[in-house]
Amino acid sequence: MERTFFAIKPDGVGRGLVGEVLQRLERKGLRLVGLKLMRVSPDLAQRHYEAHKEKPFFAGLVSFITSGPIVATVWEGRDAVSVVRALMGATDPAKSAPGTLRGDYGLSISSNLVHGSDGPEAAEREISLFFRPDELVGEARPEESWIYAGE
Ligand code: 3AN
Repeated sequence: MERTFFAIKPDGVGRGLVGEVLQRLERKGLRLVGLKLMRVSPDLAQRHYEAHKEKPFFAGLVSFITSGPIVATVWEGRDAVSVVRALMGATDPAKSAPGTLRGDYGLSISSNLVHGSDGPEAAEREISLFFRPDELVGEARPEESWIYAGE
């Protein structure tokens, strides 16, 4: 089983979409193992977006993610990283497929609602940036015998 980091950004929290967004991941069958509402400090934002520090939009990225509360989460499941990326949709919401989170709820590339780790290594790094090990609860959902039936 794989784990991934997923966050609802300040626009998603501010637009009242927390419940809807979490419900999509939950209904897919992923197991919620970490959840917190928090403010991101400038230092944490810079470390989180380290890979983008040379990009022209880096300063905007940091100021946006620190502009209001976010919901930080960790999910576990089969191919959790790529499953969550597929549920999110393409980076630019104007080009995201309908049925994806960004495709259904947004138009702005800078305020694009959600963040999800883009690979297993990024997931490990991001989970440890946002959560202490004792904040994660990895208990199986009772229905997982159906979710993973036949494996
Ligand atoms: P994703 O969030 O889909 O993994 P990345 O990793 O390419 O996309 O970009 C990280 C974040 O940077 C995006 N979520 C978005 O908020 C912002 N971003 C990406 N490209 C642009 C852009 N051209 N202009 C403004 N912001 C951008």
